[in-house]
Amino acid sequence: MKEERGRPLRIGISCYPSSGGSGVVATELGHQLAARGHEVHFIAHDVPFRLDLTRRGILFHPVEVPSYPLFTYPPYDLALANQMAQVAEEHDLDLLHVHYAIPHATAAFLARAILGPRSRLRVVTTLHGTDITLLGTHPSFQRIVEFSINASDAVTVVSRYLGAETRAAFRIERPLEVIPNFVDPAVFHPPRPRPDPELRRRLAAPGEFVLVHVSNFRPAKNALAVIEVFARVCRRLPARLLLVGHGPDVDRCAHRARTLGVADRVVFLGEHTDVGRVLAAADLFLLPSRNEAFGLAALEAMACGVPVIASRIGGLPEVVEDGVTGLLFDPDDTEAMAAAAIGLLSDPARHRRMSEAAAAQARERFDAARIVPRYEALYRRVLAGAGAGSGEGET
Ligand code: GMT
Repeated sequence: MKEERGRPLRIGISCYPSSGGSGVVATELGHQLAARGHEVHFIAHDVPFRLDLTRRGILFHPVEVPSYPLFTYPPYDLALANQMAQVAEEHDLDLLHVHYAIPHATAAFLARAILGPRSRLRVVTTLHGTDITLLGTHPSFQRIVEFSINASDAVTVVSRYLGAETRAAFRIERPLEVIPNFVDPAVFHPPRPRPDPELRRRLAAPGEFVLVHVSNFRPAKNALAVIEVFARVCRRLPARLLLVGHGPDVDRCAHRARTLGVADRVVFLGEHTDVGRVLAAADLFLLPSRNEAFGLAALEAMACGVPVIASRIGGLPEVVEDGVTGLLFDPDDTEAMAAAAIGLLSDPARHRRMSEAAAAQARERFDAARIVPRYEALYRRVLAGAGAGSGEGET
């Protein structure tokens, strides 16, 4: 891919700083942009989950919301817009790249309005999924989300699926450029040997296969199906399940594991910044989501050489190639997912082929070195007065 290098840019990034995929993508993008010589200013209520503030070119500006007895709902969105305008002015930002439409795209619009018509600040919005598929279409948000998308200078979506969903849900007046999520191969790569024997000794008993699921355990992740698939696998093979992340369904998963008699083989690891370490010990990754615009967790598993058993929904088929880098099923078909897991774990040659294909595709299609220049090219087009759409993959 031809590299477009120009003057270093000053970029503001706003995202949810929690462990969700949109915040992780925004954070990794900031790391990559800083490594490529840009100055990156994160503006959020907390330091994003994986953000490394010791890196050159990364700065953080907290958003503080004062409490006041009159505020039943503290107005974070206003404090964010205020801070965006402040940081943009003080650091002469070229653009704000906001991740997740609500409230970030709206706050960026307000920040630009505060700075006035002479400001050359540009706004790029990246839609991640639930901002469209879940929240965006709620009657309380529909019009402001539509407005904020149309008011951005450029809009990207993480999959073709999300582009189509956005167009179906709103009257979109601008191109939506598909820029898929990416992985840093320095962080997510297959261990040598794979799986890492030392980690494996620590995390599982000798002879056990290791299955992993990573999510925020919201109902959309269908984590109970993970437990059900795992229980079926355990009837045929010695296995252990490592669960990474935290969220509303964790207790129900623990309960289901007890009911199905596999609680002693299910390990809850909680939230982890170093998911790659856990994946280094894995044989299979399970992601039976009911709703997934991309499935960053599946991509991180693939990059570590872990085949993925997932649902054939949303953007997942754009990430996991069915039969090549993983296997896709109906999210309710735990029987078929379990049979596929047992089949794959019992066939080392096929497992190795799939593991190698997963790592190769992650490298070839989703390497940060391939994807990040697409954001840079978009920034430069936007700063030159053009928007999304003259690049690749417009929807
Ligand atoms: O999946 C979640 O609940 C978190 C959510 C988020 O916005 O943080 O993830 C969305 O963005 C990720 C990064 O682009 C995608 O990999 C996820 O597929 C997407 N989640 C959904 O669409 C449900």
